[in-house]
Amino acid sequence: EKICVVGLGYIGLPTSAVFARAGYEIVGVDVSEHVVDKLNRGEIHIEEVGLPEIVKEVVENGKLRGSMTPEEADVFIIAVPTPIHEDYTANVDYVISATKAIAPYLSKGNVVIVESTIPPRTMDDIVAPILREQGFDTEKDLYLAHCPERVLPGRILIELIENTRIVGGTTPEAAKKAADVYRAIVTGDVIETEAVTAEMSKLMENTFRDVNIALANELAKISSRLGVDAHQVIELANKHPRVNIHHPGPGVGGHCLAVDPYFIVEKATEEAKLIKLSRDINNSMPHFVVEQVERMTVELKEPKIAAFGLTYKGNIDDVRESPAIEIVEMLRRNPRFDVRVFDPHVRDEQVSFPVVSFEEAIQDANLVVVLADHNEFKTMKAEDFLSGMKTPVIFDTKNCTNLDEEKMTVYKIGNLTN
Ligand code: SAJ
Repeated sequence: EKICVVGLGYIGLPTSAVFARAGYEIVGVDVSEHVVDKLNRGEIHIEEVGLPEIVKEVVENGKLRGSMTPEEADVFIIAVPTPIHEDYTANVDYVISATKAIAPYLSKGNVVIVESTIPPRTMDDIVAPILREQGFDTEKDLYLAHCPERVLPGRILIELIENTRIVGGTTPEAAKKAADVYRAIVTGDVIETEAVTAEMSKLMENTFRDVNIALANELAKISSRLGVDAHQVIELANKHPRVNIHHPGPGVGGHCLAVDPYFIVEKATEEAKLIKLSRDINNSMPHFVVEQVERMTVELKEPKIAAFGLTYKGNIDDVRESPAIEIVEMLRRNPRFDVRVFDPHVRDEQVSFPVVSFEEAIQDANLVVVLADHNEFKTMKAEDFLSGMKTPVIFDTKNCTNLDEEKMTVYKIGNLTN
């Protein structure tokens, strides 16, 4: 069987690699020449645990190759981004252009799967009509399904195989055909349902997490008002068998949690009140962090600040919608601050300011602000900072460091008093 995967990003590339490893012939399509060339050399343009090795292997054995144009195949998988417009409505342009791009290569009996996250009803109201315009009877000629990706960056290769998959068909036959595609590589359950139910389930998973993080972030703010340690409160409350308060932090980033809930708000604005408010609370966190930094340094004339971590979470290289970037930019805009940035996972060209070494970042610094929970930060010792910093003070917004608090002042996001 041959599969044509459109979009070679964080989802399309690992998906291609996993199917190729299982013996399928895969052509991976991307609009970026750089991405395609790199792939054809057996290399990848993103960071994901275990992926470089697999891609190298399947490109070398000829099972996976990159191309800038789609080709005829048995199965088509669309895994392109769905960004958000400035007015917080979904931008499904890439899904539309990918659907149009594969149309000339489709033939009767093909399975067409959209993995991209999409607003409810997109399969029925947008994707199917495009293919009908191209002369296909989408109920009979093609098997059209939405199979949302649900993998966690950093664990993609494990979760691609082990997670339960939801396959929403535009007809029951489409659901079955598409589900069979995944059954070949997935060890978890593969559940068949309707397209709109799959669309909505995916959005609610990320919304569930976003709303819960908002609750934790609100607790962090309440705690600093009341002089309580939010982390202790969470630890104790979570001893209850049915309570699971999430972790407060500098905000919610990434291309999923910070975006997907808006796809629901867009379609049901009147009703989606809690969902919208949670987005607002999480979006307010960068500002809250900057305010705390100002408070901590109020007595210094020109505080030197070292920001640690730019990615939207730990141990990845993804800076999309990262609250850390927003915080660094806000700090840099304040003329009082001298800001240096360190992130062992981020290269200079990914951001609009310089990323320096650990030593350079902490040299004469008054404050280190930790904004991502990279493993490298979890193992740092107070001694690493003592000789370089002017005043050994750290503000750990991710509650991830394990520093000796006798040697260094350690502030956390939920234990600062006003
Ligand atoms: N975060 C917190 N506190 C927490 C947990 C997370 O502040 O207690 C923050 C993280 O730092 C990060 C953001 O939330 O900025 C999102 O991180 P995440 O690890 O929750 O999720 P993502 O965005 O990397 O991946 C999510 C996953 N969804 C769920 O766990 C429900 C993943 O399974 C999805 O496949 C992915 O979205 C997606 O592509 O939709």
